[in-house]
Amino acid sequence: MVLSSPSHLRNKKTRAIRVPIIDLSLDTATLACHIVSACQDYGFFKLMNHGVSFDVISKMEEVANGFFSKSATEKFKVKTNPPSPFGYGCRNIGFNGDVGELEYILLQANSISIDSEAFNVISDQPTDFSCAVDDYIKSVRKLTCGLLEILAVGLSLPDTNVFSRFIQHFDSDSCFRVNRYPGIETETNEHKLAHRIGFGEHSDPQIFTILRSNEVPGLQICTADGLWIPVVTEPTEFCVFVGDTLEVMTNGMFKSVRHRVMANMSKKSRMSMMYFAAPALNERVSPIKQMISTGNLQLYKSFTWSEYKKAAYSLRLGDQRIDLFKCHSNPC
Ligand code: GA4
Ligand code: GA4
Repeated sequence: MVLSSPSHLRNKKTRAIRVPIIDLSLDTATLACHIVSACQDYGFFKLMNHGVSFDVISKMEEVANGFFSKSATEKFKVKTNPPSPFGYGCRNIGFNGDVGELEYILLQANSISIDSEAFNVISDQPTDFSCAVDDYIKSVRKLTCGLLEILAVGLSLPDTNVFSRFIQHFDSDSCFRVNRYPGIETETNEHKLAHRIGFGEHSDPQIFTILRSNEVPGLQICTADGLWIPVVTEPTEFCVFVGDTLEVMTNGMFKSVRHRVMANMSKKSRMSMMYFAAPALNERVSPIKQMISTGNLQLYKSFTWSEYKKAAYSLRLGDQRIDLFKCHSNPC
């Protein structure tokens, strides 16, 4: 089931400048309604008054800045367990030749072990880095679970944990990533390089992504009619993205949002931190039964998160991975 966007939002001019911004201090019923509409119409919303302490956010930003300011040799010394794709990386996005001018940290973020100790090895303040990551992930995970529970309420699902239980699972395959896009230092950066600063168009494979960035812009989202909208945020706000897995679970009622980053306009570097909320590797994902009816046939096959992830990593960044799991005949 795909509902069209509210008529007052259909006007292209309006949509080009406005994206939904949701105030988490509103009452649950209003919130549930706004979140469902935003997930349906955009697969995306901005979040204010979310309750995550700014100290926790700025401490995370500070330790990440500290890490990125080290020399390349030092940064590449970082070894995480398990290794690749986790740890420190730069330029390459995935394993299939996608390139973007950025550097990143990618960590596992399940509820028992937050794998950031490796970064302490080269930190001046041992344990500073892992404590900051730990505090940040705990807060953002709690927020994510809250949002997913409100979402279940908004969809009138009898089990309000139907989405959040995946994230609460001790073996959840959630991960945490910090991206740093270099600023333009007019003389040193060749023009050729500058236009590649960014992250190419894609949707996130997981359930939900919670992003926070500094004040340097660059993020753009794609609307249902193919319009790219720049997203401007305050450093105190979060951005929330519907991922492919939530699209499947809602049987296509929500669409994962395609987005990209074009961060080639600022002298200052852009730093974004993403928490990707994912199921455990062996968890089975399928459209939830209340979202399937005679008028709404099952659109996606069921799969384990591990199968989906494998498919995601075997393709190029911009490929529509979800198509591999669409039903071509019904019943699925
Ligand atoms: C909530 C925040 C802002 O008031 C708003 C709202 C918008 C609207 O009223 O036009 C939305 C709502 C808000 C989120 C989901 C969609 C869009 C009504 C609605 C059902 C102006 C906004 O940007 O998003
Ligand atoms: C996009 C979202 C996350 O950054 C990420 C990315 C992952 C990676 O960089 O290792 C992927 C990309 C992301 C989607 C398609 C595959 C996997 C690179 C790539 C080509 C960590 C994720 O989970 O999927």
